[in-house]
Amino acid sequence: MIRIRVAEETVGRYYPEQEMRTPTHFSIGQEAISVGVCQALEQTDAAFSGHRCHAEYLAKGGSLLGMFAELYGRVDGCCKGRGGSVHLNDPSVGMIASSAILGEMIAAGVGAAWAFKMDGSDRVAVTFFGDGVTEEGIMHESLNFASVMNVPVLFVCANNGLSTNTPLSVRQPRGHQIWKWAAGYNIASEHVDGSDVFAVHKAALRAVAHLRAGKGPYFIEAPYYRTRVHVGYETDEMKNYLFRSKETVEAGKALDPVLKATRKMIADGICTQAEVDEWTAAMVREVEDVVVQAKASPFPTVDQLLVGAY
Ligand SMILES: Cc1ncc(C[n+]2csc(CCOP(=O)(O)OP(=O)(O)O)c2C)c(N)n1
Repeated sequence: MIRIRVAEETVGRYYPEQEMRTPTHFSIGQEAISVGVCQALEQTDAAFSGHRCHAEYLAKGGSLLGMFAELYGRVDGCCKGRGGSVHLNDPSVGMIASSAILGEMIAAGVGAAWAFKMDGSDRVAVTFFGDGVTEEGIMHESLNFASVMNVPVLFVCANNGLSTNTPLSVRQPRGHQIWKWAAGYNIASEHVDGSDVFAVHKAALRAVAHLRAGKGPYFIEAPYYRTRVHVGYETDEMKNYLFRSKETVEAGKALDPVLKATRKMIADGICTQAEVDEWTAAMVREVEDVVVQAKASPFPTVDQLLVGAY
């Protein structure tokens, strides 16, 4: 989680240089969901994500250079510099694909899980998405199909209560609960605190055991607080955005999953603050080094423009 946080904060520090010519959707605040779930997976399991994919890509073990070089549009990027921040993937560690076309990767996750089932493999697929996507037709088709075909897919809804800047309260029926509605498709479903990595991890372990036992799909809804603006490294304050009340912002900041996890570990005697500081400093050095490597990587040449583009 610290590595993901440091990586994104570093993106935020370098972004104003205007050398990363890609929109970026920050995962800050969401790390516990990505890490809690990916830590319950094997490398051979398949993960899919959407536009807000930095945390899932890194949590699944995606290469840091692959991410930074991609953001800089260079050939060492995971999409050879032609995908940008919303197309992070590293199939060597099971991070199969991410796409900003909302909902697309939900169907892809179901398809992968269906293939695993047909192959008689015990691999599972997980697909990460936001609350906004649950309003799309493809979500319902995917839940229905996954349930009918009993495929080993884990749906993870990282619910920040916002679709861009529009709150759930004006988008979904009053009292509507996403996880309960997923249960209506006869899918095992649960709701877990998305700012608590330990709780998310336990839920993910339950989910993966369920999937590997051939019991069909699983759905986790995990609420969290989106710390940054919808797209970009800035905070609401930096952009003078007033769509969230001061109280909401303050309450949200208190949910910081990295702080919550490290405070708990220190209180439980698992590590010390000095160790946390040491890990953080080591990760800052690692990421700074990767930025240098990414900037030194060449841009793709024009004759390569259409290679791998479909
Ligand atoms: C099919 C499609 N429709 C609309 C958009 C534009 N769009 C990009 S992100 C976004 C909001 C998504 O909200 P949510 O799913 O809750 O994810 P979050 O950004 O909150 O993580 C929208 C409407 C898109 N990329 N794709």
